[in-house]
Amino acid sequence: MNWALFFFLALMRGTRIYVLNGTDPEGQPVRYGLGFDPGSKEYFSVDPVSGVVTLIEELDREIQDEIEVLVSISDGLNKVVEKVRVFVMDANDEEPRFANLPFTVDVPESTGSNTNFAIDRHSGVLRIKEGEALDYERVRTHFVTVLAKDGGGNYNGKEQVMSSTATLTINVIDSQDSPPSFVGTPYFGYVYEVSSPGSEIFTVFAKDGDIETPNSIIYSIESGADGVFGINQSSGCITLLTYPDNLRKEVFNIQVKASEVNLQGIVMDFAITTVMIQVVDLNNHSPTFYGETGPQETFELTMYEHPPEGEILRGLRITVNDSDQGANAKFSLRLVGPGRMLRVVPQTVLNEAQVTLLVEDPTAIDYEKFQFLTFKILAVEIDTPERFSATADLVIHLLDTNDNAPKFSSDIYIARIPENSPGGSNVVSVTAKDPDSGLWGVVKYSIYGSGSDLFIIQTDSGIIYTQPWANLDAEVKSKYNFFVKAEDTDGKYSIAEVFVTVLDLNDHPPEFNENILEKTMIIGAPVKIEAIDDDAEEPNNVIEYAIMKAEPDNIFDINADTGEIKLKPYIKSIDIVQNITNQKDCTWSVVVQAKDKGSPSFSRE
Ligand SMILES: *[C@@H]1O[C@H](CO)[C@@H](O)[C@H](O)[C@H]1NC(C)=O
Ligand SMILES: *[C@@H]1O[C@H](CO)[C@@H](O)[C@H](O)[C@H]1NC(C)=O
Ligand SMILES: *[C@@H]1O[C@H](CO)[C@@H](O)[C@H](O)[C@H]1NC(C)=O
Ligand SMILES: CC(=O)N[C@H]1CO[C@H](CO)[C@@H](O)[C@@H]1O
Repeated sequence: MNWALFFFLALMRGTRIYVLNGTDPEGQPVRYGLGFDPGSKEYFSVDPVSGVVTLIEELDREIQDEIEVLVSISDGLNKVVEKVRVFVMDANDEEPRFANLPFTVDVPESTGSNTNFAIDRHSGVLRIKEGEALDYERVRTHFVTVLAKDGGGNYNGKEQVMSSTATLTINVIDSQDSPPSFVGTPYFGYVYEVSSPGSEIFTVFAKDGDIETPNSIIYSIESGADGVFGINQSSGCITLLTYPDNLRKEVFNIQVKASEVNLQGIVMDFAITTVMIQVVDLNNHSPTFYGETGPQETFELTMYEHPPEGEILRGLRITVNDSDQGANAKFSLRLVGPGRMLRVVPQTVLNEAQVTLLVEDPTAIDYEKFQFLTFKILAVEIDTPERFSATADLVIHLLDTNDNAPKFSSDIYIARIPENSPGGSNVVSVTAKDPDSGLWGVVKYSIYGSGSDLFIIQTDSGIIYTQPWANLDAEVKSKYNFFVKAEDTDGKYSIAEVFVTVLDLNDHPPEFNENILEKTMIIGAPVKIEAIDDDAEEPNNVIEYAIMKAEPDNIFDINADTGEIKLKPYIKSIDIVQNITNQKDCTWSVVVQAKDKGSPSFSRE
């Protein structure tokens, strides 16, 4: 017997669902039968002759989708029994239903489009359309509504199509497509003076642009740290590796790299940023003067007076510095002291300088005026509000040089000495001073010149005397002049001029040429008599004439200055003359006195 038995049923009771068709090789009529496992529902019955199978119990695939039936065929002698499995086919009584709801699918961002998904109509495989891509950084979740529709079918005798929708939530998964980025830039860090090696200056922070599953970040310094800054590769903390004093710049621009490293330790991506680190100085130092061994406030120097202009004062080792930085370490140098003898350079200092002093006015640096000079060197900050300052004393001990010639108290000396003074008389005292010290200041005097013969000078004292044998006579020579020289031991000298006047004494009386003089007098004309005084000077030689006695009396007038004798005015004629004398010969006498105006006065008659 051949069998071809398949039941696909989802039908109502009474429905003819199948016809069994068996044959017997001998041509005997066959009979059909159906049997069920004990305890199981009998869904079908068969007509033994026609083989028509009828549904006797309603099938519900949703309850039992497979029924085991024992189908038998018999020719009266032999009976063949076959176990048949009947699959219950669904009737279209249910809409399509989605399995595994809710659908949530995680899709890596790099794989798909944001809008256009495509679904395979049959398999239900949802794909991202070609040419589209998902971007986690733009849209992290897509909601896609999927419609499921069955192919239609009979339900209670009616054709119906059932459908259902479901919304898929598609989560886009971040993938490694974004470089790391630094957070909170720009970065500024500061190094303070109190910082020390290891001080934390600034901590950078970068995070992976891929937020969901970020890689770890390692930090490194690309450039600009000059070896004085380091970075902790895991924390991003930039530290100082040295002392701030060793920093040679005020600003460092450090390039910091943040590299993204995956689990396998491979660098995926990186970013670079700049950290500007400023070395901040607190103005907590004032300028300080240093000598060779450390801070010093007094500097001393010994040097000769009158050093050449522009010369550097050697032997002074002065340094000045301000340990602050930048503007806080900028200060000026000034020299305060007598005159403008010295100059200090430099005048403006940044941080540190050698202090140099130059000679500005050599003549003012004079041992004879100052045996030592004191100055103050001032260092004052220029640009700080505090204006910190420092001073150093500079003491210069001067050494003398023979820079001076003796100098007379006057260029000329005028002396008067009475004539007839005895030999060795004091004439005049000259003085010359030489301010130099020691022998350079010792002065010796001498005189020379044509007029000096009658005089001598005391070498040490400068007192000028007349020679012991000299006899000064104003009537012979009343004026002498000569030179006096003052010389120091080194031969430096100077010269002055001495004028000596011999003073006239009234040592000569006036003398008439003749003691007795007879003169003929004409009425109206004067007669002059003259006396000479040999004294050299007025008033010793100034003569005054006077009439002492006349015979007859009261007839003459005399001019006291000139010695002119005239008749009195009333004697106008010879008659009057004769009337006075009564004598024919008319001889009259007069006694005239010549008297000098010297003191004491001499007179002659
Ligand atoms: C770097 O920083 C981490 C975290 O702060 C710390 O544990 C580690 O000791 C640091 N490394 C160095 C070398 O300082
Ligand atoms: C200042 O100068 C002195 C002398 O040269 C030196 O010893 C000292 O270290 C300097 N100080 C600074 C901060 O430069
Ligand atoms: C002369 O003297 C007499 C007497 O003394 C007098 O009278 C007379 O006038 C005089 N003659 C002249 C000219 O003065
Ligand atoms: C009733 C019925 O359909 N009988 C058929 C059984 O199978 C043979 C051979 O295949 C057919 O010839 C009969 O008509």
